Amino acid sequence: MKTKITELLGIEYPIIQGGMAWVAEYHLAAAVANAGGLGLIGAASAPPEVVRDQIRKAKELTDKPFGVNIMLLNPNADEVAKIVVEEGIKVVTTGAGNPAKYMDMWKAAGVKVIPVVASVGLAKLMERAGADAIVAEGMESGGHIGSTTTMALVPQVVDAVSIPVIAAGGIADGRGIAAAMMLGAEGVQIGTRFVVAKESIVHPAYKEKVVKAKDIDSEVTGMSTGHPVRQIRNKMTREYLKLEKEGASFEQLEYLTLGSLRKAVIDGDVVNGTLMAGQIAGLVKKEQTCQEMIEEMMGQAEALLNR
Ligand code: TUI
Repeated sequence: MKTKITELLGIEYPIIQGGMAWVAEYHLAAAVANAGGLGLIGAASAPPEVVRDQIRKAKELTDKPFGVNIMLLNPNADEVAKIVVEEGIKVVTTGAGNPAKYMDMWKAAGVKVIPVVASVGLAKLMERAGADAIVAEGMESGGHIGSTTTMALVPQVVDAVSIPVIAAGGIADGRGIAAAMMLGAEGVQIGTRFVVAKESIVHPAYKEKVVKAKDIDSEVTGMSTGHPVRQIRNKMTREYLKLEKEGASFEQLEYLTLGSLRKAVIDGDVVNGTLMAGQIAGLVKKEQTCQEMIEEMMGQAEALLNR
């Protein structure tokens, strides 16, 4: 399937993998790249030299293009922004903030910049700042979210900018991809389904929680701190929401979640860990290779779009 996004990025299918903290490491990024999508290494809060190492390891596993997602709340974001240039990365996506201050450096190095946004306002700002495309991410997504749904956000962003738009949030099969295209998107970003990919290093207990999740099993914590995060309900979310209701301080809440994503992804602690996943987890039923997932989704999408 050729779209403005496959052309821009030199990939076979208009699917980009979410830059998920801890989850999007080099095995997953390389597997998605090898399957014809855009794989991403999620720099998240990793130390800069770990990100460099991840990039080098991904290069050993694939000759296809892959990118790096930079989480802008990371205090090391400045350093990571430079490392992607030094390592010759050609695509960067960003999350949880405004990447304008890195734009000149990235554009000068020929990096394609694709900010992830949750609002029309930031999408317009990013286009003016020189972004090559935009990911419009709805509140169905896992992780840090805005407040507008994908269905409402995508067409409004499409109308507001001239650069290609990639839809994200609530997409995990060919129906979602076809629907996103109907809203005017030129591609999709998929996170939750790739959490359970065979090549994903996520602990089997976390994968099982995603596979078993139903439509109503996610919860949004952190509304009171200004950093809402969607994750699967467990003891951690119950405690967090109780504390929030009682008016707990930012520090108390931060303390509760310190290292909690690592606990879930690496240790498989599904009780106290943060199980980030989108509302579409209810649709994700089995572990497959990235190639199986991508071929299945594209087959479904093409059949729907051509009928
Ligand atoms: O960034 C994401 N998803 C994420 S980041 C992340 S790590 C994290 N963990 C706990 C708390 C906070 C972050 C886990 N998942 N998606 C892209 C995204 N960006 N969603 C929403 C936004 C966003 C929100 C506000 C972008 C910009 C913004 O404000 C713009 C500004 O000017 O600061």
